[in-house]
Amino acid sequence: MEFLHTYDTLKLEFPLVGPENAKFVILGVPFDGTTSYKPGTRFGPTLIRQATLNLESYILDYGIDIAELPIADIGDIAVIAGDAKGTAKRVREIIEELKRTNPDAIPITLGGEHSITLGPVEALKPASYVVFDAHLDLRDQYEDNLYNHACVARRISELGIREAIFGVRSGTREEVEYAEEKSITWVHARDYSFDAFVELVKPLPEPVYLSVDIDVFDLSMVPSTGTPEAGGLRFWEVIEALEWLVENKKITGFDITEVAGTELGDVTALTAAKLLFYFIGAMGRDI
Ligand SMILES: [Mn+2]
Repeated sequence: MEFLHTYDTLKLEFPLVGPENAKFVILGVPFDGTTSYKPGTRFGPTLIRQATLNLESYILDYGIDIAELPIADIGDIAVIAGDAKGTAKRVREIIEELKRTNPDAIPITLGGEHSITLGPVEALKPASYVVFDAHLDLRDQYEDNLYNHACVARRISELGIREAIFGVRSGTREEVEYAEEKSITWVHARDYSFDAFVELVKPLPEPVYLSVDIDVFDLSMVPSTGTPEAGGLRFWEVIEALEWLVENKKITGFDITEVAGTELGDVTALTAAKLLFYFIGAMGRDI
């Protein structure tokens, strides 16, 4: 199966299957067109794949080897430099094509800045959007661009999709007011707990799309990210929430965005790679 606008890259090292036979389909979106502080998200997909080479595919606490699961890696999307809207459209078209051929596939999108999440969300049309992010991303526009990374949750809410945002410690008064007006629930990083997560996510309609902006984690774990913020979540807090979601809700797609490293061994990419393996492992327990 060939996709328009994709090209080969370094792939995950374990045995892969074609996208038509896969449960999990990885695609990279190396886009950093609207990054406002620290550039480098264009290297995110490659750095995350490189970081996976350091990890055992056996997930110790699950007793499951993800290398035995049907995983495809369709490479990276040829992004349109500086065009977040156009790039998200390409992502959407590729995921739509994938779902036509393999309706059971779970797309896993590796960013790239957070603006690219609009692509898989438009393709998959989830009922709810659950996101871990240091930022609300509810701005109407940023730097005159409706498709800036700081606006992605706003664009998604405009599609009529329910939202819950966790680990937040940055936003504007306007964003808070918009969230209030649209009943978008969010939990500040200081107030985050597993119980708070379950309480807000439990009533959300299915299927759910899960997005992790890597900047949700404590800064020490993710120093290379587009808009770093001190005071984030611990690794296992996010994994426990992810496990609850996998066990209790139908998940239609997943992404990891805003990894902005520049060299092999990047700490942020290592955090993202471990998160990727846990997502696949947690989902794989059901297969
Ligand atoms: Mn963010």
